[in-house]
Amino acid sequence: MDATGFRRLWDEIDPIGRADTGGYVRFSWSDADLALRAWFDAQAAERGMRVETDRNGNRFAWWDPEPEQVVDPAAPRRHGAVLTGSHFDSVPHGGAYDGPLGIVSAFLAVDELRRDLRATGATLKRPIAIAAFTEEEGGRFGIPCLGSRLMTGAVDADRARGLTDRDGTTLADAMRAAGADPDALGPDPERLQRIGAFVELHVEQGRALDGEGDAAVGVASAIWPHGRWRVVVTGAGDHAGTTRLPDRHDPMLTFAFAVLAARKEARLAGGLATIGRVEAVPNATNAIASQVTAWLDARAPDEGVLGEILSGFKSKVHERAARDGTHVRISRESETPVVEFDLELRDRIAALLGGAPVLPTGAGHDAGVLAAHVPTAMLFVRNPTGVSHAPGEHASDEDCAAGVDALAAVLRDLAC
Ligand code: HGY
Ligand code: MN
Ligand code: MN
Ligand code: MN
Repeated sequence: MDATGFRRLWDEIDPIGRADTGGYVRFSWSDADLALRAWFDAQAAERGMRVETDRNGNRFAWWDPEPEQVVDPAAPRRHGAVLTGSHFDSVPHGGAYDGPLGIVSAFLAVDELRRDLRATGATLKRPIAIAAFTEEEGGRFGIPCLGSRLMTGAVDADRARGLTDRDGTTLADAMRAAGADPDALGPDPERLQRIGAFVELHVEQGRALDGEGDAAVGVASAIWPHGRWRVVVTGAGDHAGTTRLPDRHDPMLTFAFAVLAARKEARLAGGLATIGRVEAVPNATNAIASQVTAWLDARAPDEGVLGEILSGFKSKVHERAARDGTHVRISRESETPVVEFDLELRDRIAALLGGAPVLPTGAGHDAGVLAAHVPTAMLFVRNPTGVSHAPGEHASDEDCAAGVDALAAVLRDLAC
C-alpha cells in the first residue's frame, strides 16, 4: 500500500462530521453517522461484499469464500469468520483517526489481499468481515462500546433503550429517527458464533511506538482496567449576590475539590483519573448552583491500583461534602476489567510483522469486549504526538499505509 492510495480513500470520509474546531462530532445515529454508514455500504458494494446491520446497529461487510472453499460451517470456531474493523463514532470534537482508521484500513486491506490472491492463486478459506461497531465512545449515550456490549449481552437492552443524550433524546428515539428498530436490541449469540477471530486496527493513543525504533505498527498486549463513575453533588441553589458565604451549601466547591482529589488519588496510587465533563444546574452566572453532575474516568495498570484510586476518591469527596454541607452520590456507569489479549494470536501476529513491539494500552476498545468471546488482537498505528480524543490526533499517511499492509498480512495469515 502506498501513502497516496491510503490518502485517496481517507479523504472520502475526512470531511464527514468535521466541526469548525477541526475536531469531529460523529455521534451514533446522527447525520454524520448515517453518512458514514452510507459510505461503508458503498465501499462494500464496490467490493461485492454483503452488508448486514445487526439488531444493535452494528454494520458488517462480508467477503465470503467461493462456495467450493467454504469449510464445514459446523467446524470448530477456528473456521469462523476473521472479523476486522472498528467504529465510526467520536468523542465530541475528537480526532479523525480514533475508530475510522480501523474501518478504512480494513477495506484497503481487503483490496490488497484480493490482489495478492489473484497474483498467487491462493484462495480464501474463511469469511472475512469488516465491522463498524456503533457507539464505541459512549460520546452520545454515555456507555462505551455499547454496540459490542449489546451484541455480547454485556449491557441490558432495556437499560440501553432508555439511555439519553445531552438533549434528552433516548437511544430508542434516535434509532427510530434513523429508521432502526430499538425493540430488536439485545444479545446476538448466533452472530458471535460466526466469528472465529477479531483483529482491530486502531490509531495508537499515547506515544509508546514513537520511541520504538522504526516500528510504524505495534501489537496490543492488554487493555488497562478502567471505568466511568457519575458524581452528583447536591447543594442549595441561591442568589450569588445576597447569600452570605457561611450560609452557602455550594456544590461547585465540592465539585472543584473532587477534580483535585481525582488527580491526587491517581498520582498517589499510580494510575490515571480525569474529570472532563461537568453539568451545573441552573448554570447561571448570578446563582449558586443547586446541583453539579460530573463524570470521573479512572484507569490503572491493574485492578488493585484502580480500586485504590476509587476508594480514596470516594472517601475524600464524601468528607469534603460533609464540610460543604452538600450531598454527593457516586455511582458506577461502566467498568471494564483488565483485558489480556489472546497470547497465541498476539505472538503469531507480532512474529508475522517481523517482531512488532507489543504494548498495553489505557484506551478501551470493542476488541476489549469481544476478547472475552473470541480470540482477539489489536494493531496500533504509530501516533507521533500521542494526542487522541482531541483535534490534534494524527498519524502519517506512510504509517497508515504500513498499517494497511500489516492488516492485509494478518488477514491473509488467518483466513487463507
Ligand atoms: O475511551 C476510550 O478509552 C476509548 O478511546 N473509547
Ligand atoms: Mn477507538
Ligand atoms: Mn476513543
Ligand atoms: Mn434578580
